Amino acid sequence: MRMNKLAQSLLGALGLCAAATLGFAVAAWADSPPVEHLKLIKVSARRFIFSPANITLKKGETVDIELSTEDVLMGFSVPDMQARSDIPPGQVMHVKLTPQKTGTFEFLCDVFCGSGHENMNGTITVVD
Ligand SMILES: [Cu+2]
Repeated sequence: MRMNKLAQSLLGALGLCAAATLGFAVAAWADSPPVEHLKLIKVSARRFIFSPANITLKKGETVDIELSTEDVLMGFSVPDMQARSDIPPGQVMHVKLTPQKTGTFEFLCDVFCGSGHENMNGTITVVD
């Protein structure tokens, strides 16, 4: 378990380094408590909807996206922010986002979950 945590931390740090060069700071982790000082945004997935489907974030403000699924294995992916996580049933997952650019960015399910999966998406609007 100890090594597992260490490996997760290292992977997270690598992810942060890679993301920093792309203008976004991103990390994903699983089965850990929310980071208390971060704004928590709960996103629930079910075939074939994310709720909420529209999220507004502030540029430069780090948030903790808490992910869960009501039915089958889902994915949460924000390609423009180099962020993604699986969402296994019965688990709560977390993705940390610090958007560095204003605009509207798509998020989507990237784990095939049935007919309708192709339209399972939402938007993140980043404002100043
Ligand atoms: Cu899907």
